[in-house]
Amino acid sequence: MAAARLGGFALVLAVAFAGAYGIGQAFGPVDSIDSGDSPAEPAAAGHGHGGGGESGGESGGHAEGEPLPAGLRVTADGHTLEVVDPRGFAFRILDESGDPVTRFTPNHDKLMHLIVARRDLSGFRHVHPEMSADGTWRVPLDLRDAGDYRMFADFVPAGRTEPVTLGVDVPVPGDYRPVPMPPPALTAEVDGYRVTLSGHLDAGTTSRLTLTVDKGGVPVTDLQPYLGAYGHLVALRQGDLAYLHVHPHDGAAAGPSVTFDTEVPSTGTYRLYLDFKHGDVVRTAEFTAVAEPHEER
Ligand SMILES: [Cu+2]
Repeated sequence: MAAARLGGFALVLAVAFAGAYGIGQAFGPVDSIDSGDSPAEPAAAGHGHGGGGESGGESGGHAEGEPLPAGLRVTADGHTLEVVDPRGFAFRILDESGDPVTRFTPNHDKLMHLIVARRDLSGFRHVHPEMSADGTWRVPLDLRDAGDYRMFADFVPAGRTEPVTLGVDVPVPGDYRPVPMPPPALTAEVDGYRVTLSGHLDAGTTSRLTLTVDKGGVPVTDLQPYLGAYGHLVALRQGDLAYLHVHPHDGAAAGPSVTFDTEVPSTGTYRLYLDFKHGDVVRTAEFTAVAEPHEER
């Protein structure tokens, strides 16, 4: 049953690539995968094969090998994200036996990356929790605005090389005032910095995006490395918050431009979050961008 649903999802993705604006159609199957994951978790059989990651399964639904977008599942690749304390965003990673995982491989200088955004794509945070001996990760996160938040745990299990990203919703109680998604724009302002986006998001293929930072009209040429790179780009898909974490193209300079090779899985609207470090402060510039069918470009 679950395998059939996985195949169905792959089919929907293929349709989306062909140019049907199938974002809404894609959601139903994604939800089905979330609820029907455990009976036929394909990763259980696929572990030994190099951790191909978020593959849509081995049931003939490979859809040209396109992976299932990360972050849509609370259980994937033999791991489960368990919220220990929703008020503190404390969590554990459990293995297939339900035991907490305490051994991880550092990835971009950290053992664990925690990304949090509210379901309306506001309130983005990218932080690095600390693990206690029992495998519980905690980080101070002062989220004052009520709403359902999506939290993503992005990590590399010990003995593997490919990251796993799991996602779960965490409620912050109170009076929820959703923020409309800002319209698409090619510039973003943060703390006196102006970041300009160039390039186009093409669905289902690699898109080269360049982000250029200036301050007071002067190009910034002394960006500081942050977690081993001059910039980190996270993209979340509007509607289901499918997750992409992108790192700069090789040979990146310290500014003013940082180039990313980005592969978004479908057409639709994405919120892009660029973390960059300058003057010893990490800031986030946010953009709304629309991914268009590759065929039409
Ligand atoms: Cu991180």
